Amino acid sequence: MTDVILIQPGNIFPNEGFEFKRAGGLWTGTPPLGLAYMAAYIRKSGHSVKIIDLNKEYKTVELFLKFISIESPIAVGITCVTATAPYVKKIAEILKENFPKIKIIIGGPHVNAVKHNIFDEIKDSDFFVLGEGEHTLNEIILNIKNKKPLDKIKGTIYKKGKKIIINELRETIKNLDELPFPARDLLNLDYYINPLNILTSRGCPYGCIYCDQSTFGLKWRPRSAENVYEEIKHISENYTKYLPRGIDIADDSFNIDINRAKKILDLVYENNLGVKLNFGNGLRMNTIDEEFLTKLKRNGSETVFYGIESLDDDVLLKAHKGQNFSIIKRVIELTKKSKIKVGGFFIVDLPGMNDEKAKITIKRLSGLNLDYYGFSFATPYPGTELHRLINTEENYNVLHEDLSIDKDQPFYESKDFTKEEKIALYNKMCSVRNKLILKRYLTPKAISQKLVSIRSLKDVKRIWRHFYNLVSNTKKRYIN
Ligand code: B12
Ligand code: SF4
Repeated sequence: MTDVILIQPGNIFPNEGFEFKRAGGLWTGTPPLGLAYMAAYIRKSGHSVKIIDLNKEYKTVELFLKFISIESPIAVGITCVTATAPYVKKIAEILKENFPKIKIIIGGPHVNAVKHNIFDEIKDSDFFVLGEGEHTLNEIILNIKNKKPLDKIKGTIYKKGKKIIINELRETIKNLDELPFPARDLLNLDYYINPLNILTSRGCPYGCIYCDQSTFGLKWRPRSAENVYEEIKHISENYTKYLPRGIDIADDSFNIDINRAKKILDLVYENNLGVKLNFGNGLRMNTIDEEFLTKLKRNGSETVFYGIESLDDDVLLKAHKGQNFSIIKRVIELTKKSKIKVGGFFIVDLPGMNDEKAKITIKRLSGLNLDYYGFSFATPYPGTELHRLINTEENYNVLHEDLSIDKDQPFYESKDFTKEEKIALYNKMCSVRNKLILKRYLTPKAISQKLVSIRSLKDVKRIWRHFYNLVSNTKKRYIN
């Protein structure tokens, strides 16, 4: 028997028709840190706990129910983002129907985004937890075990019979150094493409209009560099097998305090941990300097990704991004100078965009020459200013509302920037990217490298196919 089972939802029960509908599936290549944090905390308090990932295991209802029946927990906790909400609803329904006595507890960004309206969406849950889960989950389990009242626990929305009780919020955790490190030993790290990830801070003060900050809030709470170093050291000693891929930083904003960021890199270097840190996101461009990038390179980082979002200063200002085109250009140049590859994420259609700005965007994009590009349409997640804006201001027209499906289509349009104009810009940006990549392949150095690598007719065919694809991609229409 296990006291608590924590669940990562996702591609649940594909045979029963609940396969995630998103193009390319749901990307779940990193371990669920939130669940691992809570597991470590409640385990330290004496409760037994297991974590399961329904993307990877118990993929039929029968197997899942058998597992729950064997473990016979007093509570099941499920984590929920907006994209997984329909699947969380299904898991909760199945659990309630088969095990009415097990308490169901749901938390995560989606709960924080929709708050007490969540019961309209997911009915079969006993508790919804707002904010950080460590202390709240622990108190719920303690109270269940000790038969204490369940209706006044801070940070919860509780269903007692037909009554819904919205309790006071719990204060955020002031000193994150006091938390035990995430319980990686309860995860099967073999499941993940990037098995190691770490969170060195919570919250972000920028409040970009498209970003949901309702879980951790607008106050940036860093862990000390020493505490982060201790966790990296612990990982390097206990998870050696996975180290070659490096450790992914899962922070919203790792470098709000650039000196703390440099200190972490120094501690890793000076103590010869030989661990590389990967930044798939989480680096603010406005605080980056050459010294930081030099330290990053010295520690083995090969590529960093920045949230560039837009190349227009008015649009960036309207999005509260806290960066402008000149910062973007400077940081890309500095990163390249430090011999680190640069990827950039762009949101094609933030408020303020129009056809005129689209032309400027294309011109500027052509001059950046990044190594990797990611383009997407702005997604109006509940809890964001963007969501409020497009649902209340007359200028906007909502095109589709199902946020669980990534249709690769704009979610809204305005008179200034119509659906067709947005799609045209998206396609044009892809085409610029492909031309830039092609140009890179056509330098004398790149051509001679390719020629030298030819060993057989198969190699010639492979290179020709690659080249042909690159050329045809420059003309391709990506979205219709
Ligand atoms: C790293 C990351 C990813 C990674 C890995 C996700 C993963 N599997 O863990 C990747 C790149 C795969 C990813 C993908 C996506 N992500 Co993402 N991601 C993040 C990021 C930056 C960190 C996640 C993390 O590890 N947090 C640290 C842990 C400790 O926090 P936590 O999980 O929220 O858990 C705490 C509380 O929420 C609460 N809690 C959580 N679950 C539960 C459950 C119970 C029972 C209880 C009691 C409490 C509780 O307690 C935890 C501990 O305090 C967050 C932003 C952020 N700061 O959290 C965005 C974030 C979660 N992602 C977001 C989005 C939109 C997505 C995508 C939909 C993007 C897309 N269009 O594809 C997908 C969804 C995929 C998925 N299945 O999750 C949004 C979610 C917004 C929303 N309302 O849903 C966030 C909040 C970013 C933002 N600010 O807008 N993401
Ligand atoms: S800086 Fe990044 S994490 Fe912070 S609010 Fe903006 S998008 Fe979100």
